[in-house]
Amino acid sequence: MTGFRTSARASWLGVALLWTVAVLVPQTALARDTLYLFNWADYMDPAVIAAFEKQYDVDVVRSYYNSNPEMFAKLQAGGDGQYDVVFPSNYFVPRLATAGLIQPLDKAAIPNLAHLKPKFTNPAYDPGDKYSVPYQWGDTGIAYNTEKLGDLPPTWGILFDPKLNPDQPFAMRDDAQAMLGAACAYQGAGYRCTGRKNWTRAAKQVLAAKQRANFNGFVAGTPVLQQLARGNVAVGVTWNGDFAHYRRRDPESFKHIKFVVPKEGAEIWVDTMVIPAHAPHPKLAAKFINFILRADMGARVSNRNDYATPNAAAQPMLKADLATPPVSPTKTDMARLEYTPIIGGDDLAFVNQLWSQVLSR
Ligand code: N2P
Repeated sequence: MTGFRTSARASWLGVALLWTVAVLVPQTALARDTLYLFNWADYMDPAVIAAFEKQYDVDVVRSYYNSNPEMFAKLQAGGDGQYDVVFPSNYFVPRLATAGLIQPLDKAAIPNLAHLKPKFTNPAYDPGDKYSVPYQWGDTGIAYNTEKLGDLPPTWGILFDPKLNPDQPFAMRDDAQAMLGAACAYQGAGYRCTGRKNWTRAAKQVLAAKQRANFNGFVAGTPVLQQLARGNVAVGVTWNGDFAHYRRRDPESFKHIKFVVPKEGAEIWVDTMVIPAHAPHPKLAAKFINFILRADMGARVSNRNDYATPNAAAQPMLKADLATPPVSPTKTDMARLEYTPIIGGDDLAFVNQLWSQVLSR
């Protein structure tokens, strides 16, 4: 009798427990956690994502952008509550912080920060490494078709001088400050030019180029490489690592495409990892950032992307060609490279205003 009662009670308990689990515990608590990444197109090794999913028993969902302004607009339009990790370039980190779109990092949760090369820590764009962790670094130059244009000197004139390119379709970059910087450099004021006079003069240069019959649009550095490969454009502004990557994957289409760092001065950049202000999973985001900073994962990312790494621990595992140009710039090119200046407030509003005028004319 006692036995029957005990087992009857046990089975009632079991039913009650099942009911509790099914009804009271919300569905989401049973589902696997999901990390939402918002990254540049073509900028991650899928094997790294798979390894993270396996190690933390989570899913990773990825969305993509092609330029900093596009990423910023998405975060401003509610993306700061949708994504867990985003990859802005150096000069966009203070813009995101000022706009309240990113949150300070919990550094105790990211011990692998110790793997970074000292020269990539405490940068001017993020004093005290408050918001961002460096991911990859590279430079911006011009890729052009030597079969269609001949061998040209490394100058922004490939874009701006109609004598160097009278009739071949060309594209400019879709980033206001970076493109004005290029025009400023061409005009002799350097890539790091600031000030309304310089910017206004630069905007006129970009506008004059835009109004040429062979201008083919403002296109970001990754998609423009596809256009170059297909022959839709003969000139575009792009990034050293993406160029190396596309050429490695399709040497035939890139046989006559050359990448140059303009002699008048060009951009060096650091892309970073940040956590949006209202990220759904900030703790998992910190785990992800820490995972990317592992020596082996850092090396995998660079070996797949064909970009240099800020991660000192990853260095010994890098493939050899990352140490050669264009991924590691020559000394001459390095001396030409400068970071995009940090601007905000009225200056930033002025640049954006100039840019919309260029776009609308
Ligand atoms: C991604 C390249 C991003 C580099 N394919 C631009 N900072």
